[in-house]
Amino acid sequence: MERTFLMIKPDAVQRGLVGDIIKRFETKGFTLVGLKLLSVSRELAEKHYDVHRERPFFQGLVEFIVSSPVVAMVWEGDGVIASARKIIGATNPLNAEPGTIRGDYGINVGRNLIHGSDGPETAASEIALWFKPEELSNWQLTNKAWIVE
Ligand code: IDP
Ligand code: MG
Repeated sequence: MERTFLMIKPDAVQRGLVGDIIKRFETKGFTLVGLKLLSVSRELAEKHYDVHRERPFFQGLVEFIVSSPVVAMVWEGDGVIASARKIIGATNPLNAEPGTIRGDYGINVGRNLIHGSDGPETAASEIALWFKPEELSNWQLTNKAWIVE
């Protein structure tokens, strides 16, 4: 079953948006299989954003991620990787459609509220980077037959 890694960033945690953000993935029909609040080490933040290491915003991005706790999550379901990216919206919140998380709550690319894996390979590597296998639960929604035929 497809899984993705999502991280509610420090700005959204500080602004009290954790519940609203989780609710969007829950009510969509996806299954939460891993969840934790943590203060991110510099090492973890740098590894997570390693692909952006040479970009001018890298240092500021790492400072932001370590500045206050984040909520790390793994969600499961058919098509969850691409669907979560749609629910999240465009990287720059000013370009994100209303109805998306970034479109509803953000105005700045450096404060865009949430991260979501962008494909199957990054999802697998990000889940392994952020979660130990025993921190993930394999379970089925009891109402699954009312969500997926
Ligand atoms: P994504 O989060 O939509 O996948 P990426 O291009 O992978 O976007 O960039 C990763 C993160 O880096 C963004 O979510 C944002 O926090 C930050 N970022 C990207 N571009 C900029 C920028 O131009 N200025 C400041 N931060 C940026
Ligand atoms: Mg990205």
